[in-house]
Amino acid sequence: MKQRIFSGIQPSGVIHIGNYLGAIRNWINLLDKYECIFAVVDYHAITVTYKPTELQDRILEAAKTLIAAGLEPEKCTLFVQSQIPEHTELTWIFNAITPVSDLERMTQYKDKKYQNMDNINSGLLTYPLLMASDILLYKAQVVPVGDDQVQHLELVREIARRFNNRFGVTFPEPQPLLSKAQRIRGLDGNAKMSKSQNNYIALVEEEDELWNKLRVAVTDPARKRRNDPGNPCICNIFTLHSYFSSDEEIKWVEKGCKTADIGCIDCKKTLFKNVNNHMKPLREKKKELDKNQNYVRNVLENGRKRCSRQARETMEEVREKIGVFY
Ligand code: AQP
Repeated sequence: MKQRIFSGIQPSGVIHIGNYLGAIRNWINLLDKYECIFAVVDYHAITVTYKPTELQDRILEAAKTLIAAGLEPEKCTLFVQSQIPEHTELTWIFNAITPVSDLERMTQYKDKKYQNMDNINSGLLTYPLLMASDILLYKAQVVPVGDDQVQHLELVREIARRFNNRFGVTFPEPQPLLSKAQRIRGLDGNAKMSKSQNNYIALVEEEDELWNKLRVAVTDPARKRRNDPGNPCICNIFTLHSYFSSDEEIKWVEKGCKTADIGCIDCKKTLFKNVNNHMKPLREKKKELDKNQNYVRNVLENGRKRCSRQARETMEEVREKIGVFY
């Protein structure tokens, strides 16, 4: 029996190469080894200000991008979180067993509070409870996460433990599977690349736009003129080379930058070539899916049906254990 993994992505904007390097590429490598469930977690995305008229498109775009990137529907289950109401039902139950102080100490909540001063809603605080439901509803044993989600996953494990102690063993304590990629910085060279920050390169960025974005991306700020030597260690463009370029090219960039033999534009042109080559098949696959929306809707509907069954079973067990009538 393969172990089950669950992971999700928010349709809070366009999927970018940070999401790809930090999460999606890792998910693709797990497809054969695990029973994989992936969700477009739209209820997580409504905790920040958004336009309801755009959300449906974003959900479909996210699903298409995931499939185009390599999440083959034959090898995994892909669905949309809001299609399965048990996610929010279980969240409520977890609300009732989780101390507020556990939620208040989450660093992501503290960060999001400051990023959304005009909309500090309780969904930002209870985000880990919905995440716990996403994972535990399917009794997933393993969760691929980036550094930023480790604290949340510890809380998920604590919630599973607390529930099991109080109501009898129901949930596994899911183990983290840490992604090797670091936190990818945005085009500003500093902040985390984020869908909501407009500092990203989309995973299916068109060729022209890709170059326009790379051309102005921040490099080593101390390298002001072409003849100044640069420091690749602090340059975000150099970090991106490490994911997309060959060892030889990386050495060439490192040496050329330190000695000022090459300028930032030469370095960016090489990165552009490699990122573009990497993305080309993804872009083409995504365009095929754009023309075949029904196929994508069917994939999501099949995913919904498969997950619904499991979600219903878990909730029947949970309702019985907590003592409500059904
Ligand atoms: N910059 C990043 N570097 C490495 N990994 C990243 N991830 C996101 N940004 C980076 C990883 O992508 C997965 C899915 O992310 P998410 O959609 O659940 O939420 P997020 O981390 O909040 O993503 P964004 O792009 O930053 O969205 P917004 O702007 O809406 O907050 C996660 O595994 C995450 O680690």
